[in-house]
Amino acid sequence: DARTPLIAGNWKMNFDHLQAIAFVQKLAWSLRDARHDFDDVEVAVFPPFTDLRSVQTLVQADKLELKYGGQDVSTHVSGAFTGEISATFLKKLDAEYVIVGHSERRYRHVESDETIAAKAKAARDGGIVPLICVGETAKDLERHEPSAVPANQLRGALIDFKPGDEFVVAYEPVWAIGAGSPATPEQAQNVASVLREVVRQAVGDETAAKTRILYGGSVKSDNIVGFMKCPDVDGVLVGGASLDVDEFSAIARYK
Ligand code: G2H
Repeated sequence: DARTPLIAGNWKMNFDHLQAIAFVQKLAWSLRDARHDFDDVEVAVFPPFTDLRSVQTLVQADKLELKYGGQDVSTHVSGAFTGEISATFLKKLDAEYVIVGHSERRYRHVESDETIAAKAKAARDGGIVPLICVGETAKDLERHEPSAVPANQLRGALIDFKPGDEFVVAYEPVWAIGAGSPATPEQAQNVASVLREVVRQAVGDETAAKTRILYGGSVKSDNIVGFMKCPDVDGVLVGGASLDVDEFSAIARYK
């Protein structure tokens, strides 16, 4: 399998920069003690913007193999866009990834598929790998097949992408987010396989075979193994459980 599993922790709006340093230090110790092989299972955290400089400093100083990224990105490079952060700024902080289209931004901040496509493109153009989130709500499920809405969202997000572009997809059923009740591995696999087909149509076979598709929504150390056994699930995006060092470390060491 050419796809290195990715364990991603989405902190959402938790941890200031001092808490971020303490957390990353403890996580690094925990994974070091366990002799974690980061080439075998990649681990990334997604702190708030205000923490990223501190995380970068710590990662550089201690030569950590931990990756990190932003939780959102502007569609613009620079200019009069109050409150926005560009991919260029994230790149300067050595961020590897950026989350785009998280359901909390789609629904609470009313981001459209067009906006999300522009953000994914801005990330790619700035040298940051976009982690594109898609997923259906409980209401969507009353009217559509489980994969219909996420597949549409992904098609929209990949409109400017071409063969060879690197991006990660996260399938996060909105009904499973922060709910304590995840999708079953079978549900995750069914949608992930449809999403891989969407990727194939957008960027071709070769890129689709390399593209990682994550599952997200109430992932914990006691349910991750089931998801990682799915042939089209290449990692997880973890919210709540990524805020506990021991728990997140255990998720990363699922093997
Ligand atoms: C989905 C997920 C992380 P949680 O939002 O992106 O959160 O693991 O808390 O369901």
